[in-house]
Formats: sequence, structure tokens, C-alpha cells
Amino acid sequence: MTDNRLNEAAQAVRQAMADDGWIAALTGAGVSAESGIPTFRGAEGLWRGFRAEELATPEAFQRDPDNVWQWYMWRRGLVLDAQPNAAHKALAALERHHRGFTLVTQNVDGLHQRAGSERVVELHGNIHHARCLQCGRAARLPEPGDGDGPVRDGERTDMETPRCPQCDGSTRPHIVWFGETLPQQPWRQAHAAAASADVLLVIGTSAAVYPAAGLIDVTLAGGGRVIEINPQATDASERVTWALRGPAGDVLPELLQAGGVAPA
Ligand code: BV8
Ligand code: ZN
Repeated sequence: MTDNRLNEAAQAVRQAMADDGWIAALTGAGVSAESGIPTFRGAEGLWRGFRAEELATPEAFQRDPDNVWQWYMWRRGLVLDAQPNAAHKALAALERHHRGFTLVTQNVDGLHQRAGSERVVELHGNIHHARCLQCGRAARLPEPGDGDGPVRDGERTDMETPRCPQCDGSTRPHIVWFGETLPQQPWRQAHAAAASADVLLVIGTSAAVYPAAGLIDVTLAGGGRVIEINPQATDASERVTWALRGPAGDVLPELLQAGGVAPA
């Protein structure tokens, strides 16, 4: 992408870093699309005929915990087999390059951390953790090969839902479902980052899910500018300062390089 919108946007990134200002990023499922992870609302966002919105709810879990667990274990298998892509790595490089950077993600796949990002604000939880319904303890799920590895597509469907290592209670995915409030601490961090951002990068999200999508308006209200990176137009495209059309794996490294950040 060589049009001058990218160069203008890159200049804003460069200026924010030169002024020792604040940069934030909000990522969604699209940042992991080039790692082969299905997005929520893309055509491939289906599993056994269910849409994500039908499964990522407390009601679905109440109705059939095993089915919801199997969906998460299937997704976790995809994630564990996937590799971080150039967009994840570019954000890790930006964090190393500029102290005043906060990465906020709606994703639960942990690929930002695997790409080297250390300060990741996870608004919607993490697919590698389960939370005990009895004692509330959250613990990392066993890695594959520990016998309880994730369900590979069509392979293991007899898996037991994970038990709490502390009290052997039954567990749920440590994920924020539709209709559930976000964890306070991450939300506060995300809101503060967006409010003080001179530049907010909005990468790979349809900006359809709230309150996460509202962070865009928080930055704009604070006088910051918003750069959207997405191959498609989104609910936020009219509101952002620059809408850069293209896959994050291409556009983000190009933008950051033009802004003075050497790619990973
Ligand atoms: C809340 C974890 C207060 C699950 C997720 C009625 C009742 C109750 C609530 C509501 C209601 N109406 C509205 C709400 C609020 C609701 C909401 O916003 N609903 C939407 C659908 C209208 N929000 C909530 O419920 C939130 N809680 O409001 O609490 C409350 C409490 C009670 C009652 C009322 C209010 C909780 C929301 C959290 C839900 N959990 N994730 C899981 O992962 O299993 S959200 C889920 O959607 C994922 O986290 C995902 O990241 C997120 C957003 O989707 P996107 O990331 O944007 O993904 P999507 O597929 O949509 O888009 C992908 C984009 O990538 C596309 O634009 C595509 O073009 C682009 N793309 C594709 N390829 C690439 C690319 N971009 C760049 N490069 C590429 N290569
Ligand atoms: Zn427990």
C-alpha cells in the first residue's frame, strides 16, 4: 500500500514517538486471521453449524457445558498449532521500540504474547485458562502431550471438561462471554490507554462488540487520532482519522517502518 494515507498516518506515529507521547493498539480477531484462526463474523466463523455468538454465552454453557468446552478445546487446538504472524510481531517490535505503548486485545488466543508482546491487556480473557466454578481459581490448562491436550479437529471428543487443580471443582473457560461484564482491571487499563493515546491503532476488528469498540471514541474524544487497519470497511470506518485498507500482516509492518520502527 503506497497511498499517502499510510504516509500521513505513519507521520502521526512518528510524531507521537518523537514527542514521547502515547500510542495504543486495539486488536480483534482479524489480527490472527493470517495465522489461520477463524474470525468471529467471517464465513469460516462456524463450528458444527453453531455461530460464535451462540456458543460464547453463559446460557450456552449452562445448557451444554461439554459442547461449549469442546468448541473451546477445538479453537485452542487451532491456536496451539498456529504461529504468530507479521502483525503480531510488528506490535511486539513497537512495544520494544516505544515505552509509551499499550496493547489492548479482544482476542483470547494468546498469540500476541507468543510473538513477544509483554504488556498485553486482555479484555475478553484467555483461551489457555479455565476458572473453577466452585473456588473461582483460574489456572492454565495442561499443554498437549500432558494427556489432556486440546481436541484436534475431529480427533478427541471424549475429553473430560477440565477439573480445578485446587479443589477438583468443575470449571468454565476463563473467557468473557456475551452478556458478561469485562474484568475491571483490564477495562480500566484499556480505557486509560485509549483516553491518553495520541494515536490509537485499531487492527482487525469489525468494531461491533462493546464496550471494546467504544475505546475508539474515547481516543477521539481525548483529541487523539485513530488509524484503522482492515481489508474491509467496519462500523468505525467513518469515525477514524485514517482507514488503511489491507491485511494487517502487510499494512502494519509497512506503517510502522514508515513511522520509524524497524520490523521485528
Ligand atoms: C457487556 C470472548 C455489560 C469469547 C468476546 C444485549 C445483551 C447483553 C449485552 C449486549 C446486548 N447488546 C449488545 C450488548 C453488548 C455486547 C455486544 O457488544 N454485542 C454485540 C455483538 C452487539 N457486549 C457484551 O456482552 C460485553 N459485555 O456489554 O457487559 C453488560 C452486561 C450485561 C448486559 C448488558 C451489558 C462482552 C463482550 C465480550 C464477548 N466476548 N470474546 C470468545 O472469544 O470465545 S467478543 C468476540 O468478538 C471476540 O473477542 C472478538 O475479538 C470480538 C470482536 O469481534 P472482532 O474481533 O471484531 O472479530 P470479527 O470477526 O467481528 O471481525 C474481524 C475483523 O477482522 C473484520 O472486520 C475483518 O474484516 C477483519 N480482518 C479479516 N482478516 C484480516 C482482518 N483485519 C486485518 N487483517 C486481516 N488479515
Ligand atoms: Zn476450585
